[in-house]
Amino acid sequence: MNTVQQTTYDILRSNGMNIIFGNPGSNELPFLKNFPEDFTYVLGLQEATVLGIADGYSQASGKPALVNLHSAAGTGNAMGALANAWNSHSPLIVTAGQQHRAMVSVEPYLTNIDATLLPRPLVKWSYEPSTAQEVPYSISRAIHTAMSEAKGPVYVSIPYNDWAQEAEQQSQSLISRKVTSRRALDTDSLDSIATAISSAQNPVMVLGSDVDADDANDLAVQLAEKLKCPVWAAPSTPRCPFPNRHRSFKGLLTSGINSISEQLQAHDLILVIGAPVFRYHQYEAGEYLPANAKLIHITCDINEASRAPAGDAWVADIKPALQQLVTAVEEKTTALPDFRNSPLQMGLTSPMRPETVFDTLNWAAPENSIFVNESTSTTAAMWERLTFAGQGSYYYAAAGGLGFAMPAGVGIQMARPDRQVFVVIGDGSSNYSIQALWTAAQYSVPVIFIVMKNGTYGALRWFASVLEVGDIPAFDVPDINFSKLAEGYGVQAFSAGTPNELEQAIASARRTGKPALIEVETWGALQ
Ligand code: TPP
Repeated sequence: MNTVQQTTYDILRSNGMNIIFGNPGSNELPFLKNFPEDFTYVLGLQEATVLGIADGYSQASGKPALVNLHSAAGTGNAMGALANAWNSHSPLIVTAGQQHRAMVSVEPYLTNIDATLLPRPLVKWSYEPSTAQEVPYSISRAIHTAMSEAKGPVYVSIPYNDWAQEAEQQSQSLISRKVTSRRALDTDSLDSIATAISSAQNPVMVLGSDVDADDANDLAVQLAEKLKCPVWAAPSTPRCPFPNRHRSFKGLLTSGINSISEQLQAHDLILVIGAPVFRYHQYEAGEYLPANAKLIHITCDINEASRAPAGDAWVADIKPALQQLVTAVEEKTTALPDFRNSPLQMGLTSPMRPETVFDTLNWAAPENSIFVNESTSTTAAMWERLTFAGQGSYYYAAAGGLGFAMPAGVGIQMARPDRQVFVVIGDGSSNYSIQALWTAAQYSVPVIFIVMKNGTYGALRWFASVLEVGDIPAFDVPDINFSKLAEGYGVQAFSAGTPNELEQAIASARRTGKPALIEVETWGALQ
């Protein structure tokens, strides 16, 4: 007879989840006893880092990822990262060890009190099995819940004495269980959307991260080429849904109500696919949509559909819906205009402008590189200057929670050893999950971190001007030596002050095949 622990590992194995991302404590040790040889444990030194690595891995591999945290304190440390995972629809199965069942009600040390409430509202499902025999059922349910659209994190709290118990014989059937959920548009919906598109004079597409997550960027290109229309990336999109050098690509939409309406002013039909309507940031009074514009929203997430302030929404999975639309819409007979804007030419300054750093990086990076962004004030410049070519080329913190990029970069590089990952990160943001450097070094993950050192929280300075709050006492972050921090965690360090030095540093880092951090002093970006 198998134990609860053996059965759970069998379920994980059959779902392709042979990596456990964790930081253990006493409650979690029995789960790790006799750790199976075909599994890998990826240790992160703080739980925000653990969850961020798993998030990057899951997004880049398209697979569910198991996260093992230490009781309430470990879950608490991971909550900021969980906010990002929730917003990027990352299928993370987050588990936390609970105290021994015989003692939970008297609340001993390390009890996870009201465990199921703790991660809410950032999980799709949260559960603590009522018996040990229920553990395999709840892990199986957790995986299938996380992986059904809209995907997202789930949470299971497991008392530590459950693992050695005998599993129920019937629970063995969970190992081969499959749940399939694929939702296309029904015929009436498809007809009415295709008719609205065909009768529009001047449509525009706004695409979001779920296009990339559903492996549908090529279909988005086919649709844009049939409609001969411009394409925007949705405000603050955490993934790139469309090749940003394609002639249809206009850029990254801004994030204020009024500004978005102004940017979309010329259009009578706004087709939003795989994004919320919209992810606003600064409050700007105004109309949600331009006058006389109709909005059609296709999303895999019922919450995104129901909370949108305007337009009509259809809930369907992005890839099948795009496939249907590409087949259903008529091709416009006009030539495809070139909607691209050319970035400004930059003169060489010292320190370098962020724009110059990006131009150099774009030149020095291999063609199919992956960029993870947490250089907050330079996001617009990055979208203008770096090339995001194929599927899965760009990642960003979906909830705006800093501490995403360093660990996510490690997880993404683990999932995609065939592509070079660059984490481009501000000197402020670099401090939120810096322990990810240690995991990169210990597990030989050759990600390259480029720290944009402007000595300040640049994005907050910009926001302070938007909110008209003047100077505040918490803007600057001087005197941090990132090269020494990197070396302290076992990562080779470089610094670069010119395009040539940056190019050399990237080449040297890549030759070693090891992780590297390149510290680059910069000016603020042009706003
Ligand atoms: N804490 C978390 C967890 N997330 C946040 N978004 C913030 C604080 C607020 N915040 C947003 S941008 C920012 C801060 C503190 C500054 C980041 O500065 P830096 O990484 O140096 O990049 P820069 O803006 O200078 O490009």
